[in-house]
Amino acid sequence: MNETRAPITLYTYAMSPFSAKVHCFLLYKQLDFECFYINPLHVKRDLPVGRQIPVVTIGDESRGDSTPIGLWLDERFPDGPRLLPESGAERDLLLKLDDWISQRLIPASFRFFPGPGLDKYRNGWKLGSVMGQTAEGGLPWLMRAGWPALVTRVGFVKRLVAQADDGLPVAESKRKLYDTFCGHLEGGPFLCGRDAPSMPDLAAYPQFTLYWAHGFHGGRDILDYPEIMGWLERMKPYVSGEPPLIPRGVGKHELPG
Ligand SMILES: N[C@@H](CCC(=O)N[C@@H](CS)C(=O)NCC(=O)O)C(=O)O
Repeated sequence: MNETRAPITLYTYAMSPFSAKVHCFLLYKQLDFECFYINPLHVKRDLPVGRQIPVVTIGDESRGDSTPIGLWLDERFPDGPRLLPESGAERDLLLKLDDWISQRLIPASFRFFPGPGLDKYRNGWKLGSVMGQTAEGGLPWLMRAGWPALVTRVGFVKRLVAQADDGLPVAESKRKLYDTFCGHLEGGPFLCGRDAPSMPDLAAYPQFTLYWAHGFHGGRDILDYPEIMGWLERMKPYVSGEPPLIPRGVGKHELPG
């Protein structure tokens, strides 16, 4: 079978930071693909492997787990833009930064959004609404209405929030994390001071933009970080293909940049 012709499907949730990371990998690599928005009520029925999204299917082969999916995409499609150099110290460095994003930045987004207090409801209902609008077959209204309470009871969400809890209040924790992120830019146009994006840039991009685009309370805090705003603007052309990261008709604001 011709590798480049094999159909590619990303199994995703519209608001999943891990899936959005893989969505950005696929856009950056300029691969033709489609999104299947999994219904959380039918994960077992519709997901080709495992119980977690993202999953990518190429032809009749399926893989889960965002970073291994990225490595697989570079292996299967080595001729287009690469997520990582083939070997060497820079590859190791970029993989380490991707790991920081998966272990620190992404879990933190589960703590920052919906967030505490009133935000739990304001943002929680937005989450339920995006999920209800995109998930295959939709969600019962009671589930959408109860989303703020439901989401905090889900096992993997609880685990990620606990992983992100550094003992600081949310605003302070966010400031510290975003400062660390700016440090990883090392003054360069892209992460690690590089001239072109790589896996960690694509992994990090949706962690700032998803919440902005859907109008979450707190999603515009990045306006206080000109370095992050400048980097988002430089990233935008690399992740602006089809299907869009923010499904049409669902987002509230244009992506920054
Ligand atoms: N290590 C995985 C984590 C993926 C993950 O946590 N996915 C969440 C959605 S954002 C999920 O499907 N959780 C369901 C579960 O753990 O049962 C990756 O990098 O892709």
